[in-house]
Amino acid sequence: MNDKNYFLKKASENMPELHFRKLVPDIKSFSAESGDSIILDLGEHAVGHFSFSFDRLDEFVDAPVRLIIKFGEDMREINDDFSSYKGGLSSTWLQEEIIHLDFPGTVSMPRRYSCRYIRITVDIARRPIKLFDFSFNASTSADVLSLKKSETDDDWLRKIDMVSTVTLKECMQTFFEDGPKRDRRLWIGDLRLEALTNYYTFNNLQIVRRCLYLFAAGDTGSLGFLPSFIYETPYFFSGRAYLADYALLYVVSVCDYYEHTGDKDTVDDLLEICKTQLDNFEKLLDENMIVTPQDGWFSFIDWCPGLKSLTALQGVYLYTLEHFINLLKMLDDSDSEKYSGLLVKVREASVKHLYDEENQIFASSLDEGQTSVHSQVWMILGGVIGGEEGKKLLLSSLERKDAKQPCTPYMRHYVAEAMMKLGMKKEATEYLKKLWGGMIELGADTFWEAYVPEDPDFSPYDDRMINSLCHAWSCTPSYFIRKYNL
Ligand code: RAM
Repeated sequence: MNDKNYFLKKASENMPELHFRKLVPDIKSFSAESGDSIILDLGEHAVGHFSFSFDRLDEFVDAPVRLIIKFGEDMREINDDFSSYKGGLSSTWLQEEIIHLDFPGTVSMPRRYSCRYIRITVDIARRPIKLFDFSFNASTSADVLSLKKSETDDDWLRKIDMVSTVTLKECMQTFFEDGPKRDRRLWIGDLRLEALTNYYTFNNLQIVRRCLYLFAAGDTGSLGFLPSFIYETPYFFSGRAYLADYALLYVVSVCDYYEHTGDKDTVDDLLEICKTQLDNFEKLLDENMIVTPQDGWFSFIDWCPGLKSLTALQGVYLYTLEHFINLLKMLDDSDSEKYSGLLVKVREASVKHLYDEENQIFASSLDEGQTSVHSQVWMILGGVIGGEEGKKLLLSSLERKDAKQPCTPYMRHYVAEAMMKLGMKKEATEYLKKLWGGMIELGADTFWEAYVPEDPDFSPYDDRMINSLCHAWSCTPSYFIRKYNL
């Protein structure tokens, strides 16, 4: 069996079981004529299938009835006019159907939706009709009964923890999805954060193994990096993007997995791939040991418009090396020395070539002189700077008007992680309350893909309507709250 088939076999052996739950909305039945509409509220965010029954109210139904059924993750989405959508991603992600019903009976809608609210508009009905027996069959592979309550005594953190665990639960299906409404694929950056939070909440190890093996089965790109995303449905397929930071974070995900489980068999299967990711990255360093720019979409880091991300990427490399060396040491693998030597050299090179002594900040020609929170955070996480100096650097970059600021909870996770690394528990707690709590104040039942407090319409795709409002990479407050006993 070749590696790809072996990895796919392991992935299918680790298929998690889905748990189903029937949700019944607040409204039980609805009598309507053309033009009438109702909004059903499931009372919570859910991912699954919707069904209902339909009958005549008085006379025979003598012509098909046309309904428009819209699913919204929040009320804003329900009230959006999808016909005005102008974003870059396909509008077919917007959850709205026009359906024709020929005869009375039960209608089970075949597609899966991600929503809390459902608006049904009776577009055309020649005679009054009745809709009833609304039901939503919700699925997740998270075992909610196994979830322990967080021990925090802070009400606000308790609420944030609850919304985080719901976000994660909704993204846990037969693999970790990045968003159950839009994308429904798995990206490495999301996998890393979902898996991390999962260890402290549902602790479903099968799903983590499945995802690690699925990526291992992927086709590598021209630089030898793993695909940044994969699909599992309707069959396994490798995504055609090869982001260097995501390839590195795959390695970190394997390290996290071992640290949490001690499962040597799985890690043995994946170890060569991890080494290859790091070795391929090393080939991209110049004679000064600094990463060189590459063509195409090469480094992600965040959705911040105009971000120059190579310094941050260099930090991700160092962060990965450090995690990987720890793993190799635990495994008694002699390659740990080779990578340790590299770590020291690349750290030194990063101070020398990327730090602006005069202004005491990481801003260099590598990123065309741009200042960003991202560069500072990843240099801290990469161990290039720390202590009081690191704290000062981080806090001042978060305040600086001319510095690029994070736009996603994904990048903010790493801001909070940097704070924890620097021993800034209090600041990290305030940061979680402000940046994730801010979404709750705006009515979030689950955490969003992108959130910029000063710009509620921010979208990486030029239209807020397509943003995912339940997004995997946003679930990590539970990790912080539970791991650090906040
Ligand atoms: C988007 C999604 C996903 C992320 C990638 C880079 O498509 O938000 O979660 O990992 O971007």
